[in-house]
Amino acid sequence: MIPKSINIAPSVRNALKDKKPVVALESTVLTHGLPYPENFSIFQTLENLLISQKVTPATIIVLDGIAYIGLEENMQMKLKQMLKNKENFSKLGMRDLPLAIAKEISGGTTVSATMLLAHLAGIKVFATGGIGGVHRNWESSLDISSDLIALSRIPVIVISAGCKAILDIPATLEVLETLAIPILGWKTNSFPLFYTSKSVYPIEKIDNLDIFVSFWKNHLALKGKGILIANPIPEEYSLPLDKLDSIINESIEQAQIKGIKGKELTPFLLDFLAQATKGESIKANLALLKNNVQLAAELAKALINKGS
Ligand code: PSU
Ligand code: MN
Repeated sequence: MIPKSINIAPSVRNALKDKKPVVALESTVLTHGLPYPENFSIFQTLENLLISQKVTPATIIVLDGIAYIGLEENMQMKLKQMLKNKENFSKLGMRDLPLAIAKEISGGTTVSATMLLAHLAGIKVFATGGIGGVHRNWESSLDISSDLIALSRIPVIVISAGCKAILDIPATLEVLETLAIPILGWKTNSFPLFYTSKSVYPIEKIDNLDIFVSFWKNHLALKGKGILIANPIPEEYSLPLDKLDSIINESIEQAQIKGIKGKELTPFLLDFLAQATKGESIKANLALLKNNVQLAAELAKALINKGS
């Protein structure tokens, strides 16, 4: 049963009822990832991209204690005002949802919380920028994103540009393997590192929709839960890793000096990168988000057309 505090937009409800494709979108990227007005404009761009592909968008966000799955026009305007006024948004992972609802606060949903709410509504496909993972220095901090746990528990297809090199990539890939979460590289056999299209880490490649749909059916039949589709940033926007490396190291050093940890760490590192690359990282971020949404639309349509 869906609690009253979860509000599914009529457009999303109807699309699901009529077996039309729906793609979920997260909101931490809006509340914590990008500044105003870029955040609201990327929200509109991504929603419009889906609509132009005849796919219903379902941006997921918590506003005043109500978890919205899809925003109607009036709520979009409310969100715009809130972002413009820089109102206080919490960063909500899946464990934070019950308290956010109880306290009637507002917050952006991370990958884990978005997966959970999407699944409750019956949405199978979710596009994001990058997932959280195992942070560097995990040996002492044990900082491992609950996104990985969510992927192991919730049967939703997550399309991302891999994850950021701010993380410990080999450790993140190990945990994904331990939790038996499949990673499928879309037309690539190397794990993409968000701003950078290629890496030295091999993954399984798929390059057509028939294989994808067949894979998903098999995965569910074999009691699998979440999967990660790794979709590299388009080559023309890809930033070379050696250029980012020193900035990333500096950002992690600064976080340590300032004592920034826990849920504040990822937003801090991303903000540092944006400033240090003079906005180049933001441009790349927007490009890969659009690219992921585009692929998510194709996958969502393929699941419907090929009867899954
Ligand atoms: N990684 C990014 N951009 C992001 C995030 C992660 O490159 O915006 C956000 C996502 O919402 C992700 C969350 O689910 O941060 C993970 O945070 P944490 O590491 O605190 O679990
Ligand atoms: Mn964390």
